[in-house]
Order: sequence, then structure tokens, then C-alpha cells
Amino acid sequence: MIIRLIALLLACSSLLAPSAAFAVAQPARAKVDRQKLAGRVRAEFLHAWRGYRQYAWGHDDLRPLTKTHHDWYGQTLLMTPVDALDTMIIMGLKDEAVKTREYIAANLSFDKDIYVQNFEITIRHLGGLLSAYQLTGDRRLLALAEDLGTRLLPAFNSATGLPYRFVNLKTGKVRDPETNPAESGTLLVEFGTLSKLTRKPVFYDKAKRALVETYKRRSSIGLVGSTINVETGTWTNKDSHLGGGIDSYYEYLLKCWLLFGDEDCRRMWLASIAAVNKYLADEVKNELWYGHAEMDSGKRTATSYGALDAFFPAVLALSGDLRRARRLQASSFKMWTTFGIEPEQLNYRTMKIESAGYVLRPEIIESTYYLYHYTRDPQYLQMGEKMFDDFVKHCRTEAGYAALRSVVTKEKSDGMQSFLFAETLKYFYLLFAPPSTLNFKQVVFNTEAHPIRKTW
Ligand code: DMJ
Repeated sequence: MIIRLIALLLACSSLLAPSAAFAVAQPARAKVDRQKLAGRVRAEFLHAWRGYRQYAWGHDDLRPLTKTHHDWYGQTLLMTPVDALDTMIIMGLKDEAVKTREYIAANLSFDKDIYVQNFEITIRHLGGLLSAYQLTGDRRLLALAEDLGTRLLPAFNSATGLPYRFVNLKTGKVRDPETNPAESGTLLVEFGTLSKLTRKPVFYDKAKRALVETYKRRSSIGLVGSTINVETGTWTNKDSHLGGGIDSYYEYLLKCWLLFGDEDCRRMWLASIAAVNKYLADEVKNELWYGHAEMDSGKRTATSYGALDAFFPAVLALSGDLRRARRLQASSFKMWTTFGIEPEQLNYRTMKIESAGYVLRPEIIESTYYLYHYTRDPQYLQMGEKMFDDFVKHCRTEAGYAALRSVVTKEKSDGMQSFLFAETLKYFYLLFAPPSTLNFKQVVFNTEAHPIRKTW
């Protein structure tokens, strides 16, 4: 696998040379104090964690303004503790990690008569449990992951093999046949890892089929649409883009090749990225953006880009395309600095906001971390410092961190999703912490930032 990756990188070597034409001019700035920043990120993690512990302990999420809690499905699945555990381990928060692990082992049960969203539970719970198992060797976590994976399997029982969006953890009943590429195609890192660790191929096979069935339905020009019916296999919305609902489908084509050495994934990734770069990429005033296009014709339908699209520089960098990665990251950073923090979506031609909220999303930080890892260019540390300062300034509350209703007014809203711990603060920390904190080359991050190690 490593040899293939090196071959790909060499093939793309012309892409690796930073192009003067696209270099981002940076004003001279003071050297970033990485150690101090890593310490600040860790302290902010603890601040938010204490808020969760004090006001929402044992529940899915903290509501940071009302200091109450929220459970996604009426009963808790310990979403925040499961999502946060590997970050605690990575940050060296030993006491918190041990207490949280023991609490999960003693209290987490999936034997519940509730319909859960297969995608969200897979990326947060399955990913979190598998990663924490690999970091600790605690087999109770693997047992929980296997129990969960087994309960989620009925979701794949459709005529096409594409998964239903919701599955009942106790009865195995399914609902919601209209899904999207992100939900049908972002399962294989977790289900595949579960297969490797339990030696039960069923998990890999079901999630791989879902990914392949999604890809098989791409248009003649290689694009996928926004929504698809799992019973008929027909597209119900043919808008193609890189944002929410499609985003991590592309991420997993690449990552499943890298993690499992799966040649089908390699082929699917290479065909897909060519179509994405041909039809979704957009040049505006010498800036690179990725917009929307109709999946059959490739005709531009919208010049929208947002916080979720900002994961793509990380994927481009991981694939070896540093030239596009750098340029797109510069655009994402412009989106952030224009408003002092990034909006959920804007029109990149007019720079007008289309959706003004900010829900503490991590993608732009994730891409900053990847770019710094591959280039060691200090501009990415400076970007990270600026974003961390803005993040703390606008989103910190007495009890933790709060989403913003509007990045214009900076009015807060009462939400603190678990990905704050799993992703946003983890990627900030990894950006500033010594590279030895986590061996980047040995892991593949799932889309919820849970590092998976190829131990098989
Ligand atoms: C996370 O749950 C995952 O990163 C997912 O892929 C997209 N949405 C959120 C974070 O924004």
C-alpha cells in the first residue's frame, strides 16, 4: 500500500512543487509559539469537558447556554464521552480518559428500542470505540463496537444494498429509504476495521457494497447526485457538489484504498477525483473554489461553498495534490477571515452569505493540520493561531463552547455537538503539538477524526 502511495505521489510530483503563481502572500507575523498554543487548546478542551461533566454528564450533548443536556434519540447513547475519549488519550489527559473509559464500559448499552441514524452512529460511536480500543487495548470497547456493528447491519437490507438511513437498535427495523452519498458511502473505514479486528467479513462486505453501489450510479460524466432512493437506486436530486450529504463519500474512496489497500477503492477514487476536478472546480479571480453542478451535464448550478466543503484541502493533500490543496485552503481561509469566523455557506462569486450559522465545525482546521503536516509551511500555523483566537473569542461560554446562530452578529445558539471534542479541538491540538504526539503516517482518520491504525 505504501509503495502504491509513493507511486501516486511521484506521479503527481509536478503538483507537489509550490507554484509561485498561486503562493499566498502572507504579511510578516511573529513566530507561532506552538507549545503555548497546544497548552491553550488542551485547557479549552478541559473547560468544555468540565461544562459537559457538570451539566450534561451521562447524556449525549451539553446545551451550553441553558446549561442543560440533549439526547438525540430520547435516551442517551453517551455520544460526547464516546466521541471525546481518544482526544483525551492523545492530549495525555490520563485521569479524564480512565474515568470516561470506565463510565462507557459500565454504562453504554445499545440494547435500546430506538431508531438511530446509521451514518452518524457509525462515524461517532463505531469510529470512537474502535479508535479508543486500538489506543488502550481495552477489549470491552471492541465488544461494544461489535455489538453496535451487529445491530446496525439490518440497515443494509435493501434491494440495492444501499443502507436505509435509520435502523432500530433492538428490532432491526429500518426506515427512511431516501439517503445520500455521504450516508451510504461513509461507512467502510469503520465497518471494515471492525471486520479486520473481529475477523468477521460481513461488516466489510456490507459497507463495501454500499460504497460500490453508490459509485455505480454515478452519471456518464462521473458525478454523483445529492439524494438517492435505496429501494429503487434512482437519484431523487441530481445536484452534485462536495458539501454536506456528499462530502465524506469522496473522502472514504481515498481513505479505504489507503487503509485497506483496496484496489476497487483506488479505481473509484481516481475516476471520481478526475470528474470532481473537471466539473466542480471553479476559478474565480485566480482563486480556486469548488461549486455545484448538475450531475448528468456538468452544468454549473450554484457557486456555493461552505464550512463542510472545507474538508477537501485535507483530502487533496492526502492524495498528493498539494497544489490544489494549498489554493483551496487559501479560499477557505478567505471565507473565515471575511466574517471573523466561517459561515455554513456562502456564494464565492459574490462573497455573500447563504447560510450564516457556525456549529463549531472542524473541517477547515483539519485541512490546516494536513497542509502543515505535508508542507511544514509556517503560514498554516499562523492560520491555525488566527482561527483558534477567533474561535475562543466568539464561541466560548461559561459552560463550554456554543454554536453561532450568525457569524455576522456572532449571536450564540444553544448547541455544542460532540465533534467539538472529537474533531475541532483534536485537530487544533495536533496542529500545534509536537509531530510525535501522533504518527500521522500510521493512521487514517475516519471522518469524525478518530485515528484508525492498520494493526492487521
Ligand atoms: C462531523 O460529524 C463529520 O466530520 C462529518 O463528516 C461532517 N459533519 C460533522 C462535522 O462538521
